[in-house]
Amino acid sequence: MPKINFQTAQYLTSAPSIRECPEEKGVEVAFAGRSNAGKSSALNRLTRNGKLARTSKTPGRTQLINHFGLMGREDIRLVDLPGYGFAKVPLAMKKAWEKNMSEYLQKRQSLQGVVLVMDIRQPLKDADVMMLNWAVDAELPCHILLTKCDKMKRGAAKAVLLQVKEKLKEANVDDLVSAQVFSSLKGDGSDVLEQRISSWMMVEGLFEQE
Ligand SMILES: Nc1nc2c(ncn2[C@@H]2O[C@H](COP(=O)(O)OP(=O)(O)O)[C@@H](O)[C@H]2O)c(=O)[nH]1
Ligand SMILES: [Mg+2]
Repeated sequence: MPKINFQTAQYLTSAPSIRECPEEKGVEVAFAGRSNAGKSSALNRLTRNGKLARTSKTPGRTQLINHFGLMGREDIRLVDLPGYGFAKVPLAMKKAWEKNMSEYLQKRQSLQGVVLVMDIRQPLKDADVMMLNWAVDAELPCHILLTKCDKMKRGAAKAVLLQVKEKLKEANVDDLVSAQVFSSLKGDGSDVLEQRISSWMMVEGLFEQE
């Protein structure tokens, strides 16, 4: 079976809602996370493309679902979901986000798994847990990236990872949800992330037409 080459990521389209997303053909893996958690940086690290997803110091307000094709194909996709967790967002917008995300996670046929990006200094905030619950309800595998681990000592980062894993075990979701330490800045954990996403994308028949 061919390997997924993440460096081939190319922008496809931005959808304001799931109805405007590309056809539900093939496979996709979505990246989710609170604004400023480090989602864009993680996508850029994974694809070795510093300009793929925009990174910023000030949280953006875009609520678009961005799609990227891999290996010149439109049916193998990485998806950048809108960031969440703003304190000042109007309630109506929060509700709209909840509806959009829960629908996307529960109904999107091509979705194989979700990478949930969290700042290792602030893991498992309420909205993260909400995302996790939707994914688990849909029996969708999740991988938690505890990113910016370069901001902590190695031992402290390991301790956070163990705490998160313990919580997953307590909640009885450790069969579906995994976690790792990551740094977009230094590259720690890139191999593990690549392997996890690749294993989700390697569905039967995907490479047989060629
Ligand atoms: N030190 C460090 N900073 C990071 C890392 N990942 C992201 N950042 C910084 O955190 C801020 C938010 O990152 P961004 O990727 O735009 O977050 P997003 O809003 O989740 O897409 C930016 O200033 C990034 O440079 C990391 O692994 N290490
Ligand atoms: Mg971003």
